[in-house]
Amino acid sequence: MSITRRTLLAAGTAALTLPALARRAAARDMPVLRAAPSTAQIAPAGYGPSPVWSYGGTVPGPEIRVRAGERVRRRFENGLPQDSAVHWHGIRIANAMDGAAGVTQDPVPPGGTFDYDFVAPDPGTYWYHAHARSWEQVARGLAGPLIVDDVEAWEGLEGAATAEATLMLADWRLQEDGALHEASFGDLHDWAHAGRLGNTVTINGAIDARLPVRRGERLRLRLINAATARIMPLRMPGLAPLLIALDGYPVAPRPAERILLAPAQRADIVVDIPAGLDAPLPILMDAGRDEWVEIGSLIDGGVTALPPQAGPVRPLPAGTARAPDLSAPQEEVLRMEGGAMGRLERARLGGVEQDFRQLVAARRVWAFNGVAGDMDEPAFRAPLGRTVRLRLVNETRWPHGIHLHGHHFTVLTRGEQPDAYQARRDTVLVRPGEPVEIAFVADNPGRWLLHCHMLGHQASGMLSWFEVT
Ligand SMILES: [Cu+2]
Repeated sequence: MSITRRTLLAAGTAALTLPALARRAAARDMPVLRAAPSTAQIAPAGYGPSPVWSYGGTVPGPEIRVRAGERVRRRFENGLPQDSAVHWHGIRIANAMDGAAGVTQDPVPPGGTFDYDFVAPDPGTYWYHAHARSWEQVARGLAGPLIVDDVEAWEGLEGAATAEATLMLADWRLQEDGALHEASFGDLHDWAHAGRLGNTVTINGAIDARLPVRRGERLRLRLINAATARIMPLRMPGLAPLLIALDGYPVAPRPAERILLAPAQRADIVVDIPAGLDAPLPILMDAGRDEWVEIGSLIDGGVTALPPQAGPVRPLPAGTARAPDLSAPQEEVLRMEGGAMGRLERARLGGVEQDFRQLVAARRVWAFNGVAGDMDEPAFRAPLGRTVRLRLVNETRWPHGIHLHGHHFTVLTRGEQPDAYQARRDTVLVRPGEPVEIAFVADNPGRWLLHCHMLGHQASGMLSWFEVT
């Protein structure tokens, strides 16, 4: 950005210093990310388009792509009828840019703007989504992919993928006319159970998506679960997927016949598309009780012009998050209580103990460590640079996807056994009666949210924060 003499003269006031001018000029150049009501063809052919809320007029929102170490700059414009903010999920971001409305920034009112400008330090598959009334705003469509490329281009390297595609999965609750079922937004019965489960799963906004692939190519698929509540077990029969990353962070390549994605989680897989492709290759999801349904398919898109990659899949370069120092960590516990068939007799809310009837009246049915979503006090504080070892204990009857903002953590144990992957993640699925231990270096200063990513659970008590000082 260069400031010319002409710009200076045009500004016409001595009160404007050069840095201020530079900032204003930079802000004018910011690409816009606008959230507003629009429509999308979600329901099958024969139904009209559904009214949605979207970024940039599309569902999902436009893919934002930078290289690792580069900045993401977007002027968020709020064209919605309610407050909003944009969270950049999984990015180890500067606190002021995290987009947690009411915690790291004021909510952006209707008609307002907020300039997001941050560095994306680690390559990988991330996403962005609304973080105000997210149980409604994400369910209405406010989410999009954020892809951070490796600095060294991976194309053409022996064993690397020769093509890639982003598959953003979403779960919609449609009524018979194809419109979103608005009457059940905020339904406390949903929130006390698994959350707002939909009846229509889409890939990149399309029902029964048909994704052209090229025969003979080694394809990297970036899978993102943008659902507000649905846990998605996935299979791709006819292919032999190799898992190469979870939540953006590399894992040693390993076969993954079944891929489990909790809400907000991502998985990068590599598949070799056969040279002969007689029929579409289905993408299957377990809709519950081992009932596998086809949610989309890979279809013949011709033959790749690139030479086939026959050797072993090349591992991704490691990310830059520091490994936790487990010699003397700060020990913390997050105990989850409540929900349907739970035993939440009382919890703190508004700084005082409340009984179950009072909590229900306040629309709080879950608690972390005996607190039903109060934000006065953090779950814990950690000094900058300290390793925190956090034990996640699920005393409810429901699985929860626990997300920490601003940090990636290592999953150490699951059900008291060493976790098979020891993966770096930002969201971890914690099943009832199966404690999970995670550890991370608290190296990103600020106040960070810690919540369940079943967004109805978050809104009804499963929300807290931690502070890195
Ligand atoms: Cu939950």
